[in-house]
Amino acid sequence: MEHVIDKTVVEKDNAAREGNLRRDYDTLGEQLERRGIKIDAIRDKVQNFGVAIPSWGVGTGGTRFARFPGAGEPRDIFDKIEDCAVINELTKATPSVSLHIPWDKADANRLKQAASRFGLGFDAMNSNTFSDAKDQARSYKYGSLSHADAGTRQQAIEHNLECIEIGRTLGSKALTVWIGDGSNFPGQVNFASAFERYLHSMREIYAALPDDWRLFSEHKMYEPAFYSTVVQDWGTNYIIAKELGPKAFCLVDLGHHAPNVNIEMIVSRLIQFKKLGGFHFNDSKYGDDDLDAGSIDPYRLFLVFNELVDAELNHAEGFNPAHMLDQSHNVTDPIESLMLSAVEVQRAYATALLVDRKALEGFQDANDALMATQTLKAAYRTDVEPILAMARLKSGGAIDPVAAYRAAGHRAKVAAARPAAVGGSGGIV
Ligand SMILES: [Mn+2]
Repeated sequence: MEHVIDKTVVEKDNAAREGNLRRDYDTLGEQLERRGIKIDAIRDKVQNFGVAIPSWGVGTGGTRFARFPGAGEPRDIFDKIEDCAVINELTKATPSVSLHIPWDKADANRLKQAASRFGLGFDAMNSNTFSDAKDQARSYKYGSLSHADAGTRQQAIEHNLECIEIGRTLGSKALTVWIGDGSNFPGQVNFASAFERYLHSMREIYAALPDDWRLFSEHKMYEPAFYSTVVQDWGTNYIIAKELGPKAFCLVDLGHHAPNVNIEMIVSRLIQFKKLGGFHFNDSKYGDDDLDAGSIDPYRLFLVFNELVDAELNHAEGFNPAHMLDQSHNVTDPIESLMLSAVEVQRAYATALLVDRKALEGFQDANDALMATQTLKAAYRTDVEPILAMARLKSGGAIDPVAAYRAAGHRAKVAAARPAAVGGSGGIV
């Protein structure tokens, strides 16, 4: 397997940190032992936990106001795959890439080869009917899968079928559909008719799914449509998954909810009714901000994982959520942000594994609200960094991914090889 980052740089950086890490790991191991937790078991689970990188995340994002390109931005999907390889080499937490069509369109066999050189696989395929591709016959300005015009809907359906075909060659097992369809003015569309047209289109896409594939529908409350959105919330999303059939599931993007919505509760409901498909992890303060996972509200991320771990430990039927990051990096090096975000997702998982669930159940049954919430806090307050770092070290990654990345001078190297991008695609989905 090929490496982008010089192994000797990583080994040198690890060597300087390993002694302290082992001491910290042993100390934490003793503390957890007193709580009846085996630290190695948690580390093993973290080692096996992966989160996919979206191909569009490795480029610098932007806002509706401007985009400020960074140095050495990927010029095409092959550069993007190389950047994804860097993230996985150093974190060992991101074994797969999620492609976006048409942005990443290229010969499927070449794509497969490029990824397998670095030992990467492909996660869910993402279709795009929220912007017009070059030379496209009909515009999506007024919608796609729910468009009033049958020809435009058919074009959008065929685009999704093409995504499935490309994904089959790549070894992907899921299609994620997010549409920008909606309205900006009251009265602009008939809610029921638009949703009926959407369902009709989605049934055709669902019918083309291979047997071992899943279809994820992603809801979003607003933007780009600002008055109404066809797939606006988890309730509508659940109806879609239920209407389509057993291979259809709901995808939860953490930024796509109304402010203050209890997302962990939505997650619980979707698990209970076997319709949780997966996640787009990111963080937000005001809206769909696409900030780095865990950067604003790490406790919420922990509470989401508290539900996921509960389902995992209870062997909830049909529970197999896909994990992916979906962020836009406007002021940081995207590779650094994505590495730290993948680690944040692992951190939420590891801390959720530390919850004393037997004690929690006892407090819940005894109506001891204070001790119940303290049980969650006790797990959340535990600094699991030594577990995460040890998992990386054991998998051949970097104890400190950002330090190793900077020591290797990767960004400066690719900046010399990749001329500055002109324009480029957006990063906000
Ligand atoms: Mn998303």
